[in-house]
Amino acid sequence: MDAVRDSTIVLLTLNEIDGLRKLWDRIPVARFARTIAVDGGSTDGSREFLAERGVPVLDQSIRGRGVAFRVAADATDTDRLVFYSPDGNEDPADIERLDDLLLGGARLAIASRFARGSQNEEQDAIRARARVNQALTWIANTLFNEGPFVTDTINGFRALRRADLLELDTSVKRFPIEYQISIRAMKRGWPIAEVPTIEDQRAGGESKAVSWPVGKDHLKVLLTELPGARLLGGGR
Ligand SMILES: Nc1nc2c(ncn2[C@@H]2O[C@H](COP(=O)(O)OP(=O)(O)OP(=O)(O)O)[C@@H](O)[C@H]2O)c(=O)[nH]1
Ligand SMILES: [Mg+2]
Repeated sequence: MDAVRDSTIVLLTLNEIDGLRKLWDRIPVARFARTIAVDGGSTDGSREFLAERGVPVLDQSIRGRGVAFRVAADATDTDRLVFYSPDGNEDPADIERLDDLLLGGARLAIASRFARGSQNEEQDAIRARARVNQALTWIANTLFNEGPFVTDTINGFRALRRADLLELDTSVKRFPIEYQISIRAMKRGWPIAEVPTIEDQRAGGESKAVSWPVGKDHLKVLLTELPGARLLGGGR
């Protein structure tokens, strides 16, 4: 067997018991130095499910995925972090692929729902959310990216070095944490790599991403990150 990776799988949970039950056996915990969960206040048995399997469950003082990312960075000690949300959307087979991209030199690795060979959950539905995602991605690339086009700047399924996450000094509390990380990595000219991913349906439970407030929060991130945009004469 390969050496255990100097990397932590960070599970992000807020009432995801259905997904945990469905996916647990496919999460490659034995291959990673650690697996932890940051929990936003689950009351559906997610915390107990994880604790029974020896996974430390960390609390956050206030809700939000952005807060959870920082709790994870502060609490871990491995070189790398792979963020995995066990709600059914993300294919656990990509966890190691993301870590491999970091080992190959990337400083941000993203599971892309829009790269060639990938599949977005909304492939056959109205696709409105996918279009908004792609528009936000296009704007980020246009304003901030001097490297190869990044096809999914928003997906939460991603990996980076712990020290790099701390260096990015993120501030977003809720969903657009990923957008802020992508933009800040672009501004620094960090190599960003993607793996095409197949996004599945939610396993159960409820979505926490209400479209309009989340969309609005992404626009706020764009505005706060504008200083330094290459189109405005900024950049490296
Ligand atoms: N730790 C933590 N996790 C959260 C918080 N909010 C959401 N999550 C988790 O983040 C993941 C993504 O949230 P979702 O509600 O599925 O968001 P989404 O994937 O954009 O929306 P869907 O397509 O409806 O699944 C899930 O695993 C949630 O449980 C939070 O405040 N803290
Ligand atoms: Mg989801």
